[in-house]
Amino acid sequence: MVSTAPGLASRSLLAADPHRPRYHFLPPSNWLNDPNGLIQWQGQYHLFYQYNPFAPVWGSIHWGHAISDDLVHWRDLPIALAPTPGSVDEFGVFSGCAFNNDGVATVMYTGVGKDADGARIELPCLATSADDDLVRWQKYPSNPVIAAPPSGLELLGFRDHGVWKEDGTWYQVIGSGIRGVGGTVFLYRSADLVHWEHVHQICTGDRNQTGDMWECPDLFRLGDKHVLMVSPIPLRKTLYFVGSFREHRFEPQHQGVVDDGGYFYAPQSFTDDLGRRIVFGWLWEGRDESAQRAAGWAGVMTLPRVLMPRSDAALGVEPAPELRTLRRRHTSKLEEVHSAALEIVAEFLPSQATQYGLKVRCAPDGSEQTLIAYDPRSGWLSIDREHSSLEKSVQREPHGTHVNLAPDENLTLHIFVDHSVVEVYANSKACLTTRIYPRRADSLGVELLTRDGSAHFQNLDMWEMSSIWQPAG
Ligand code: DQQ
Repeated sequence: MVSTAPGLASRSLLAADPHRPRYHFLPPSNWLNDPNGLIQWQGQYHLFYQYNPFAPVWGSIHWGHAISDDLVHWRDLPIALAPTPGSVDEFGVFSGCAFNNDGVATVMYTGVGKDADGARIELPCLATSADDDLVRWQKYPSNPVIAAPPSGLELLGFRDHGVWKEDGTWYQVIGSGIRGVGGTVFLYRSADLVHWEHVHQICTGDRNQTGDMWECPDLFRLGDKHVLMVSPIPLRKTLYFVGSFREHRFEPQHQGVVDDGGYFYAPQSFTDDLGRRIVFGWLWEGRDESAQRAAGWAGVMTLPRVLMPRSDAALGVEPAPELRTLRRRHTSKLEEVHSAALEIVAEFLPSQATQYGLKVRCAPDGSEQTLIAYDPRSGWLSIDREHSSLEKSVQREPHGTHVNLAPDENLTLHIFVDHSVVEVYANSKACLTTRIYPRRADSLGVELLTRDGSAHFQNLDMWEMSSIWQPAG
């Protein structure tokens, strides 16, 4: 199937929007949510994504598709999967994964239908592509490949897939929740990808701690541990568990939040040809639906991030080094910066100040500014958006996370400012991503932030960043 939609023609039409990111992936127009089907195929990176081609709000979910040689610059391809009227996915092609079945590119996605009462039916479906660039996809004619969720449990959803092969057997995890109990992940196995046997639940949470239903489970090996990422309803954030995976049961040993900035959800990771575990997540908007409709677009991918094991069992994260190819004009002088598309690497010496950090997207008179502040006594890193925008209707609540440093450890803030997106990495230990919508065209400055004391840079490097689209858009 090759499907085009009205949205795919219009990337250049929105290029002048001051809030539209220039080096974060987003569709030509309209709505994006979860990354799907991430895979490196014949050397090229493929990013599929939950896409509504008809409006900048969630609905009519298709799989959009883009391709990249370098993980950074993307080219739009036609919509990969669309709902088929009268079929098991007529109400949506929900999230799923891509994998290599003996040389055949294959995806497992959630086909969404409705029962006689209008309730959603979510079932696993397969599709394959024989194209080198994975443009055309054929849905398996006998979809779904699992006829119904496990019986005897009152389930809250049965969707989103992770598939792998182990000792000649296929396995897949599916996200769910048991009413009154908590989020859970079902494990199935199969000899042929078409006939599946329910094995058990690899892990079940306590609804009071980790939510009612786990969307987008992603289970993978990292170093000598396994990591399980889940996006629990109703928490509106993504949790990770680092633990052991033995006899196909996951035992969590350490828990954290993948990105506590308030906008990150439904990530998916994959292993690329270099053996790196790379993750993308969905960033939603921080403004209301009428503003999204007026803009004509909503939803952005994070930058590609590389996940790393850490000795303290937390999940290490760094921006992919390929992003350096976007660096343009460099400076180390704060007063020389006037840009809405920046990369900043600021290494601070330990300080006695009660807070230190940087302010970004600053207006010359300070009427707009976004504060990225570290409190060395509590170890709290926060993003304060109280004055990010003179526009009153946008979200402005603060977000933060703990970044505990040794007494003599420098703080390195690696910050990516891209119009309405601010991604902050701290010492490869934590990540906070937020959305801001400055109204003034001259809110382009960067300033040092200190409270009750002074702060000193060990290093400060800033680059203007180029667009990932050719021509710029
Ligand atoms: N988004 C998809 C679902 C998934 C949710 C629907 C998470 O498959 O559970 O667009 O954002």
